[in-house]
Amino acid sequence: MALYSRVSGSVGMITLQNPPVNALSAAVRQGIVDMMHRALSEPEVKSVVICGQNGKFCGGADIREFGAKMTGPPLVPMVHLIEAASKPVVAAIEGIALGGGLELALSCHYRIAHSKARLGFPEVALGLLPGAGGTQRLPRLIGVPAALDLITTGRHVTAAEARQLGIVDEVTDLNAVDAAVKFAQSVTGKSLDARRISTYPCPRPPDLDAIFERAMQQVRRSARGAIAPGTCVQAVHAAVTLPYAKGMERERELFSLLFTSGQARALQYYFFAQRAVSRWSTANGARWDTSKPRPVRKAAVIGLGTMGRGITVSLAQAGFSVVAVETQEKQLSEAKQAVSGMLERGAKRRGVPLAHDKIKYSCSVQAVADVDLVIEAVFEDMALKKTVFQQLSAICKPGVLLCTNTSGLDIDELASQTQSPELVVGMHFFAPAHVMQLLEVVYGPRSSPEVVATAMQMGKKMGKVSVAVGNCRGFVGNRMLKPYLEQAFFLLEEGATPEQVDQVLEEFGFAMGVFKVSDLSGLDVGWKVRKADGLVSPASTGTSARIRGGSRYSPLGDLLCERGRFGQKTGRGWYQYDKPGGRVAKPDPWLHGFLEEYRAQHGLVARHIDHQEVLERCLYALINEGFQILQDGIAAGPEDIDVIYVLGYGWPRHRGGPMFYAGQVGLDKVVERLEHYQQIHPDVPGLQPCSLLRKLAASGNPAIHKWREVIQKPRSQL
Ligand code: 3H9
Repeated sequence: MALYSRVSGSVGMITLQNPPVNALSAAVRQGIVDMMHRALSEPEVKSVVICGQNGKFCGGADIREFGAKMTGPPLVPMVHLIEAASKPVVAAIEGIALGGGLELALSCHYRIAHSKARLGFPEVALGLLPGAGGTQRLPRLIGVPAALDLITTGRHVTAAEARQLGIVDEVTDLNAVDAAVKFAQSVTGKSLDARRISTYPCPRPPDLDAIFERAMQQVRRSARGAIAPGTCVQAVHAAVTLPYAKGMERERELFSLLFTSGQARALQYYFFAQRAVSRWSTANGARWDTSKPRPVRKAAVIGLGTMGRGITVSLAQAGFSVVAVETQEKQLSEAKQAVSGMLERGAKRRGVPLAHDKIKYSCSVQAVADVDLVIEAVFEDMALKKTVFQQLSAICKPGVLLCTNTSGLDIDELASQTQSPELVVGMHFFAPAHVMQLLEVVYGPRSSPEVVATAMQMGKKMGKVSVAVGNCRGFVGNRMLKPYLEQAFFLLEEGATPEQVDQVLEEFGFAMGVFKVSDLSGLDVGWKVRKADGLVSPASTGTSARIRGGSRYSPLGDLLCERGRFGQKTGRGWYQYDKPGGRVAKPDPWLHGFLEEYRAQHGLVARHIDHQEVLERCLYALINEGFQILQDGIAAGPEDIDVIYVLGYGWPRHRGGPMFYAGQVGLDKVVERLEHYQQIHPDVPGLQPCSLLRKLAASGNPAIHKWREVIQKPRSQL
């Protein structure tokens, strides 16, 4: 709702009240309309200030209301009422003015912002456009190029930048509401003719067509199939080419087009999913609201390879004191140099405080004796990691959290090397660790709730989105990747090419197809794991070369590695590159010939494989594994899996995540297609729908937020 009060005798103050961000719910909109009428009708009131409770102006339309039937006064007439007011209306912007919140501010005649406030139009990230006049007022106020930038990227600007752009009239370090009241008194009685943005002509730069062409190209490049950014460009175009009223009609049409699209639903689901993962729970009943994190001031990183360096940077930038350990002098000094460079680039590009003094380097593991938490990031080798954990358990002070950055090894086996297995968890960072937002916090059957809570909170402090997951091979992300990769390999055997498979996945919205990603991360990584698992048998010939443990196995990746084709690093992999380390993937005729020979050798006849089959086999096998993970209790809910896939594996955000996507396709359809492919390829693993998927499909494809009711009481896999 909105509260009304009178301050300094003549200023009517309207305070938005809807915690936590004063979103414009039906009650708030009704409150604003009622209080505006009241302020305008009271003769003693000469001017009006609009502000938000608890130091937050407004976070925009109430996203929680988007799924329900619209009630209360709509936003557009509300902003028109404010702009048309005969008394000056001043927005006092503290904290945030986002989306509809900024539209509300733009309808006011003046805007005073606190220096720490952030302003922006983030609607594009929700699959929408600013639909309460934002696309029509902002270009009139700050010009077309700047408005296009803010509206199509959704980026927040500081109060200082907003002042520079002309969005706000004054910035203050003092109390913004007091400043707005003073300001409102100073403009009492002044003409408002020049203060109503909707009456401004929209500036028409001479190179208008080129500006819009560039903006369209830019959004096409970065949107990867998302429709909102391009639609935002069209709405701003209407501001330049149409009179205000007609522009508003166009904005409304484009807004409803986006609002009713599946993409907006997916992005709004994702918005809440990303916040829901912080309310974690584990298979043995520990929960976020009953587990208290321990204080951590000093942390250590063991092993300063690529991952260890990124983790060190991330910890130091978050304000932790860090002891960085690498046992070889030469590697330590190389790491030191690399970390310094990363910190300097972070400071230059993102304004992150330089944190050199937070890090102490050492060649000795003994240096970690007084830290509160250790993150082990040595080479992915169980024997080595076990030794490190034994050492740490002996050296560290009692009660220290021992975390491993393994990407899939058994946390419980590592925990069993220590005197306090309850203090061990996985903190699985994604490369580059100082940039990627995702952190999988992996709890074992013995990890204490307090330790899980501490690792989750550490992640948050490091600016990550932490997701709690159970212990199993590959955890959530890498476990689901396996069937996805396997299907891609089988498709090559059956007649597809890497280019064809990648093109289908990129058209779906992945930044890179599976084979390009594989070339980027290095084919040797998976090869080592398969060798350790006893799957690689170079001497095998004939049928047995394609069978492991009774199921079909594709040795294609192993064969490429045997020929030294490790991907980008060697200049050859599934594609060819102009040099080792080259980045531009080009189709490789050698590989096509190799695939033909391989098929001939194994009696396989290449067939035409269409777009639908590539997509369904790769994605549905991955999704099926996701349901198996839910069934096993490794992830607490579908949101956890979706956040992991969007933030860690390049799943297109406008498709919500693999579990949300499955719900959109229809779980019965996913089951039906998996069964179809399973019938054709009975020996291919990953195509048999798991029982949870079948159960949900049979119970009428319930909405995703109802799945938890059907998921049986989870149990740990180990
Ligand atoms: C719009 O305005 C459309 C209009 O142009 C036109 C319409 C016709 N509504 O992120 P946090 C909740 S579209 C409802 O953890 P932070 C959030 O779910 C809207 N709820 O905190 C969470 O709840 P919980 C355009 C909202 O400090 C809690 O607030 N606006 C909304 O890290 C705390 O959120 C946006 O897109 C909302 N609008 O970040 C702004 N916003 O505690 C979206 C937040 O139960 N919001 N909540 O999990 C944000 O970007 C961030 O939440 C914000 C605070 C920066 C505000």
